[in-house]
Amino acid sequence: MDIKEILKNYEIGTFEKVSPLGEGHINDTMLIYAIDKEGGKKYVLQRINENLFDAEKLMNNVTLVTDFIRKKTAEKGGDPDKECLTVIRTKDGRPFVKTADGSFRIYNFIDGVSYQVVERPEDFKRCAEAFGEFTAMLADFDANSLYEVIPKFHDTEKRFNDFTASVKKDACGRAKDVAEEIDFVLKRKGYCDRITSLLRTGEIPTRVTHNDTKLNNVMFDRKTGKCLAVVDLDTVMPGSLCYDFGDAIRFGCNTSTEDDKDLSRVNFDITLFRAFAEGYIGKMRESISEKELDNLAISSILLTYECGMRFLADHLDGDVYFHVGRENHNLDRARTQFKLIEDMEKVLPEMEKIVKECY
Ligand code: ADP
Ligand code: GN1
Ligand code: MG
Repeated sequence: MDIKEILKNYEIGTFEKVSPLGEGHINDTMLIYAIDKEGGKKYVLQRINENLFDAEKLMNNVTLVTDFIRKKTAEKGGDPDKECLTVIRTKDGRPFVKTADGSFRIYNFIDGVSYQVVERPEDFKRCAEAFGEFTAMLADFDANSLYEVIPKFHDTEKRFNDFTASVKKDACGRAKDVAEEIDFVLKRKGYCDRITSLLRTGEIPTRVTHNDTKLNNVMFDRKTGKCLAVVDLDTVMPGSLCYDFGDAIRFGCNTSTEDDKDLSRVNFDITLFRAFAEGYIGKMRESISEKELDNLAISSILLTYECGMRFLADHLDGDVYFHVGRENHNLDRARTQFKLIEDMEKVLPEMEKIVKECY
């Protein structure tokens, strides 16, 4: 990849060095150092994953959303350069560049840290507040201006159909070795329409949501511990806040990492569930409906189920969607999700009680 060739399109000074950044599963993310008249500066360079995304449509969405959030942040007296993901435009004002190596975009560098596992419950509460505030900020954003960049992203019924198609196709002959895991998914088909049916009937509202609310998609200030910014805005689209809540719980209430091979370390931490519910409901109290509240706890199981079946489907497909770093990586990820589901199924009434208490 010729980074100098990419950077020629930008007014960000002279390229110094590059290193990999973060643990995202989708795009190729790099930290770039460039030197201009004022000195050295950091930027984030990403190669857009064009297996999933139409770069043009994606960047239409991302620029609309980031510009909107910047404006709102400034109105509230915040500092958009530090607190908002911002698309750096090329010399001729474009949001990305296309080269022989792919499509690339540059973001401002948010000078903070992101976590793969919750270290302190208060961090997770702050993460919840950040995602809650993010959705609240987008309440008057025009959803019609956004492309549905990945159609039916959290439509669990569609995800289930995709999953069974992968099982049937068995592209790599792996199905025979994961019969138990496949069975785990098939037995729980009943979860699939929990939120989709409520959205269809209008019993819960469609909102502009983040849709990828992993803890590592929030940057924290190293010194104060406060949340600086929500990042990874590729999937901001119409959705349900139940998706955002459930997906955050899926990732953050795990006592270990998403891909731990040792399942004895993978447990659902209900204390962290309370911390997140407090933070999220605290920020959404004004606008959250009763029906949404009633479905927050079950959404945690639903989103873990959805993600687990996506990992398992990708394992069967030959690891074509999520970045993998080792053999059976997606299978290991699927197994952690299934362990968390078993844990949550045991304490669902308690989770529902916590939601009520937090409200
Ligand atoms: P992916 O879609 O592959 O998950 P992300 O956009 O989430 O890619 O980026 C991967 C990781 O890089 C994030 O989890 C975060 O830690 C880090 N990161 C992303 N954007 C920025 C940014 N603008 N400033 C600092 N770190 C960032
Ligand atoms: C991907 O991009 P990243 O790593 O933040 C995925 C999410 C999954 C998650 C599982 C666009 O998130 O949907 O929940 O992996 N993003 C996309 O860790 O598919
Ligand atoms: Mg990410």
